[in-house]
Amino acid sequence: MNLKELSSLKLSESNLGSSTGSNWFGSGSKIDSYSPTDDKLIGSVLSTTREEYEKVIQEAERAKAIWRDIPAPKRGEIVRQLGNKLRAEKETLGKLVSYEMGKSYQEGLGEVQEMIDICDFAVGLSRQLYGLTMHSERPGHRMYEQYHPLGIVGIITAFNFPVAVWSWNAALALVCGDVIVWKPSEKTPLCAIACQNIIAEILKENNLPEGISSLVIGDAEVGKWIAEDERIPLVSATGSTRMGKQVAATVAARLGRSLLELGGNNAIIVTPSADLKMTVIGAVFGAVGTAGQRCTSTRRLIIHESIYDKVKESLVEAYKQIKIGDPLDSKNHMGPLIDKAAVQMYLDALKKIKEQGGNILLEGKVLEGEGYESGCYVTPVIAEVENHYDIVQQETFAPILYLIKYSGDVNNAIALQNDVKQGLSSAIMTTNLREAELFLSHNGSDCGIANVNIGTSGAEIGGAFGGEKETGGGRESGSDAWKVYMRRQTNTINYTTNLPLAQGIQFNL
Ligand code: UN1
Repeated sequence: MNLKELSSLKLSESNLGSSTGSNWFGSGSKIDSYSPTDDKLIGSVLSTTREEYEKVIQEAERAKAIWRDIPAPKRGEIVRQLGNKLRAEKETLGKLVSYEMGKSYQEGLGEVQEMIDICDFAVGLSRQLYGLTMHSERPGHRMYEQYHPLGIVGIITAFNFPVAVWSWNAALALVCGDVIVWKPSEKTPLCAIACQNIIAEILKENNLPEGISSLVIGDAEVGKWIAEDERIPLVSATGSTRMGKQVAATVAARLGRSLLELGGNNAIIVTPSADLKMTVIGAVFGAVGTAGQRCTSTRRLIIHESIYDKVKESLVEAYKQIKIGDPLDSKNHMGPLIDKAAVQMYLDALKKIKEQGGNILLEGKVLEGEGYESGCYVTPVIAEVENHYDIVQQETFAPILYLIKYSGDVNNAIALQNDVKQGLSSAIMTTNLREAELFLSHNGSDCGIANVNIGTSGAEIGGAFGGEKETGGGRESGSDAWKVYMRRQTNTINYTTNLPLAQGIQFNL
């Protein structure tokens, strides 16, 4: 793979540092982006300095006054153009995602499809930013609410969905009348530059200020500038719980608003009536897809003792079919981990599983030899554990699947599934209506996403995406997630010649 194949994304060398005519600048320290697939240098990017950050925010401030004045359906038209350009670039951008991040090409395409879908959703939304009308308690008064743009929205994203998570935030924020400043993961800067080039071109074609969509590149320090910045009323951050706690505290200290989408520890409950074939497909894709690096990846299977051995054997069989290798080769199911640090975390987790009493059914190792030169390819692991082990309580971003046995009724399984600090995604495999409904009830799963007879990953953009507890409580993407990108205003209008006071108060002058 080389960048020439992706020339339409305009990632030429000259483009990777200084201003590209769009609102991002870099002259700071150099970030080299190596592909985890073959360890080759894809490109070097210069990070954004503090002075450049200031310039970017000032541009964004100027742009926000223009953008919020454009009617929402007209803003939707710009997002429609973004969706169309993404359709045209689906293969190239999907390839870049696959090459820079390491997920399979199919998943890279899937990620760009999510971007297209959220653009479509946002276009419709641009005519539906509804507020309610209320009946006033006072005669001759009208009361209603409106949603107004917030201003600048900061978007901090992780490496695992290097383009889609930006788009969930960007498409909604833009139709809501906000301008956006994006800090992508420094592990996938080229994906971010490609997206920035796409949107910058659309803004230019429409004679709109480039500050409507900006990019700042760098490490956690740049994230901190955004979190501290009083000019940024909303910070949407996706990543680890550790990062989220820092962002949340910093934003809260200035009473800003944050939207957090953090770690998961997602489980599938496998009940005695589960369809075994569906369970295996759902669990294997959930655990091994994206090499276990989705926040919705399946980490735990909570299996009833009566079918435990059968599920275990089927899984081990299925895992033997998994082909690991170059993610751009469609015969492979699983690509590499993002980098060597991730490989080390995987190895540390394996050690801890053993130390804490786990039984590893499929041993993990780092693959060597032809095609695996990057040192980032690992084998997927299945381990029998107990839910309370420290290592099981944590999210390890790697293809490690924990098997946990439950006995008695489904309440015991639900208790185990909820007994972790995270609360993102969950699922139950059952053909028993009572179990399914209990799982979805207030006594059931405590997660933001609860599924029946599908796995934990692969959420559609139409639903609100996010989770509870240490997952951070934020909701992105579909349903009414847009409301967090706007400020709500209640308006009361008196169309009489009297001034009656609310609550019947008399105030005679
Ligand atoms: C993430 O891992 O940050 O549900 C997002 C899914 C995808 C999104 C995952 N639609 O797996």
